[in-house]
Amino acid sequence: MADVQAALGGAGLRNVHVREYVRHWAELTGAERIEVISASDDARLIGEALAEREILPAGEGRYYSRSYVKDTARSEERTIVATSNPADKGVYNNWRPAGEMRPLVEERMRGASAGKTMYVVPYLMAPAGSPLEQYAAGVQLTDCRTVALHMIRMARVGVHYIDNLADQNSFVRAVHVTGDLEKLGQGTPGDQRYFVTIADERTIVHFGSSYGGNALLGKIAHGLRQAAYDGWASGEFLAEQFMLIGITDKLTGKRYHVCGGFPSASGKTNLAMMLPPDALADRYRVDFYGDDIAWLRADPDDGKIYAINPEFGVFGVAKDTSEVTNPTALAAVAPGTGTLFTNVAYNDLTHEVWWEGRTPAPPADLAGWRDWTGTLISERPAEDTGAPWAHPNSRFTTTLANVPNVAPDFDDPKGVPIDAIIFGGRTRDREPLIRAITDLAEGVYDGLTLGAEATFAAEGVEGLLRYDPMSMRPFMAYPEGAYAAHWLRVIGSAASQPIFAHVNWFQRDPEDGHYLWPGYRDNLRPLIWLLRLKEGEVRGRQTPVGIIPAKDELDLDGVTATPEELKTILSIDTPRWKQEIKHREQHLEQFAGLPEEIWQAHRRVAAALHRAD
Ligand code: OXD
Ligand code: MN
Repeated sequence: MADVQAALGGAGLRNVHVREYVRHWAELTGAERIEVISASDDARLIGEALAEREILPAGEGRYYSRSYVKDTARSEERTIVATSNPADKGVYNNWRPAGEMRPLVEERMRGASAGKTMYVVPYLMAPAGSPLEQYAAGVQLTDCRTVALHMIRMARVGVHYIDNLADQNSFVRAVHVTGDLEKLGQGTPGDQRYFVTIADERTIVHFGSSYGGNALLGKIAHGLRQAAYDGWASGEFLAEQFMLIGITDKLTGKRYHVCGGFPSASGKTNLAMMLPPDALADRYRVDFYGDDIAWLRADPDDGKIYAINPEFGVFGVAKDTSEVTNPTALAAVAPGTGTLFTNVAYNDLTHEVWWEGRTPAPPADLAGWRDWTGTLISERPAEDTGAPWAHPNSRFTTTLANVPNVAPDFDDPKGVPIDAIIFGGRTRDREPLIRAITDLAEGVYDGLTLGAEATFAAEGVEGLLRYDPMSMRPFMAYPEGAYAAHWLRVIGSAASQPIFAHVNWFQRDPEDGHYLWPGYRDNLRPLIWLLRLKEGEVRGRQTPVGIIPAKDELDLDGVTATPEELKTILSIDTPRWKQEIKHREQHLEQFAGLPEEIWQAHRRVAAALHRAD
């Protein structure tokens, strides 16, 4: 049995609540050793992990690991929000009683770290000194060294973050036990994994994975689920799966900040790391703050909404990241950045990494290349020759400071004032390039009806989206009706409110399927239009579903789209919208206690579409 007191005392960790917490879980999991980790331990841990071949060198100051083949993604079915109050059950939060879940998870964790080291990772999900700091502190326990290395990149990690807490007991307890991955029946009826956030006890217990999305508990479990619950329970803030950027007009010197939610595979990281198109680069600068999570609060002093990115790094999808789609990300994972790659293809001889989309074709010389499962490409069976080299969900993990256009004030504890909140899915028709919404309830309504195309089309249900409210469907912590009310309250309490907008970079030509808008860097253009609309510099054209750019209001210098393409993406397809509005009604009807303001917004939009005949 590990000597808990000696390990914590040796690390200078004095917080008695942390000591008690570590003692409890060390005993339950049977860990053999305890080690307290700070960011300054990174080089030593990297050396140890290399020596044990848990990670492999991937060029100067970069590393590579493979996860178990059946442990490569977040599991939504096995993820649960538990509390003691049945009224916390929502449509998406997979609610279960805390009293039922805790013993189930404890049973699986009991003795499961025998012979292993339990790393104690004290962390902060906020810049130090943030007004939301009391919700940001946590201590992750993990029996996986690679997870500890990821945490150092993704969160601010150090003993001082929890030893100096005003309320010494106000840290999130985040326990991660890997389990015997080969015996967990992933995806079968006997699946042993449990990823549980006991939200009203501020305790996270994840068993049965060492893949980042399930095992980096500061990020999704704390930064989204727990924080969303805390933000609601305290009434103080919103925690959302949002990117956050700054846009500076170099001519006027004005700085703007935009945040927003996009369902998976809708280009959020590329947007967050975007550079201006060449034609606009003299005039505008885009700063990166975060690609995945934002916490939003109203500041009582100046009446504005402020946002922080609680994370310290980027856990980005590698697939399709290239010089064209995201040159900034490539620079952020360049040699010397300390980047950890997971489940991409790896070359034993040269230590290079590669993923689909990195270059138009895979490396021609196959010598030394292995796919993400570890199989030599040259020896893959004939039936696997077309299979991807990298897992589609392969990742890079790098710190924010490595992103070349990271905002100079990304670490400012106050956060940045928000001018606009945007939502965007991947929608092949109907959704124009951008439509602005100036009414708060209509903006929240738009977020609640956000969706991306799913496989429904195959079932012949024309136009039906997989709704993903505010892009929070997998991370929802409490009931959706209360969630909408909390949004109205937090943003409504600000004297100076952000403008909302819905964006869509993905409209396609119905005949040949090509994209009508070039996307990527050019996505800055509609955002600039939105900020100018807010400033009263352009007026746009009112439609039943919002304000869209009038002809000539978008700066299109250097854009290759044809006039016909532009016409399509800057107009409203009323018959298609009328279909959509019926689906929305069914979607919203699921949510008990949805505020009347949201229903009124829905009826207003429906009536305006009706009048548009
Ligand atoms: C996610 C992620 O799963 O950000 O959404 O990793
Ligand atoms: Mn995400």
